[in-house]
Amino acid sequence: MPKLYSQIDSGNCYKPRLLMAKLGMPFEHVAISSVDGSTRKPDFLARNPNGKVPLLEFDDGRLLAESNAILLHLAEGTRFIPSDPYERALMYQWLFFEQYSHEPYIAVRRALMVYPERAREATPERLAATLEGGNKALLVMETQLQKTPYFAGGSFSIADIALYAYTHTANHGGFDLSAYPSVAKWLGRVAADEGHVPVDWLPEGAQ
Ligand SMILES: N[C@@H](CCC(=O)N[C@@H](CS)C(=O)NCC(=O)O)C(=O)O
Repeated sequence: MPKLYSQIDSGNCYKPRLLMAKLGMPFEHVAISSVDGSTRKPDFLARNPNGKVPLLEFDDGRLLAESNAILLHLAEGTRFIPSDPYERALMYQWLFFEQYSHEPYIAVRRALMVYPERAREATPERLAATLEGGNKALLVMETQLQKTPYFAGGSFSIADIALYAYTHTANHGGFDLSAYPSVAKWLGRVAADEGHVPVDWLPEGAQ
């Protein structure tokens, strides 16, 4: 059974947990946290020198880091990757957007506001910059979702999983989603998709 090293309250780690739940794929959950320092311990760094979760370890010892790479690998050949080449390219577009234009603002602002350990970094300048960047990302999403129900077009893909992970808790970072009605409706569609589990879901018996 594959092992997923993940932090329970991390959106990046929620992405593979949500996909694996939807796929009915069993996995062992190994709790690792940037807050308690376990991402910086030598045994974890030996597996991922970048010191970040999520990290997937297969039975044969092969390792895979980066949440969106894990999604792409696990979703191969499933309904979560469009078969149409253009729609597949759109899915990649939104996966890259999520990492460069969304997560660094929306996830980071939430972390600055939620974790007491990060409070020192929460300067007025940083809070203002992440608010501006996050609202810009939400507006880009709103514009797309006024045209199509999902990011890659007509059907749900891993781009929706990747963008759902931190958008559904954006209010924790002080973002007002009522200003983005199409995003709010899309959040409802994602949560209604078959096999959905909440962010704190873990396989039975895991902790
Ligand atoms: N681009 C990476 C980002 C992963 C990431 O930033 N993970 C955080 C938790 S959300 C982490 O492990 N931080 C540990 C640290 O920086 O010490 C991905 O998408 O997987």
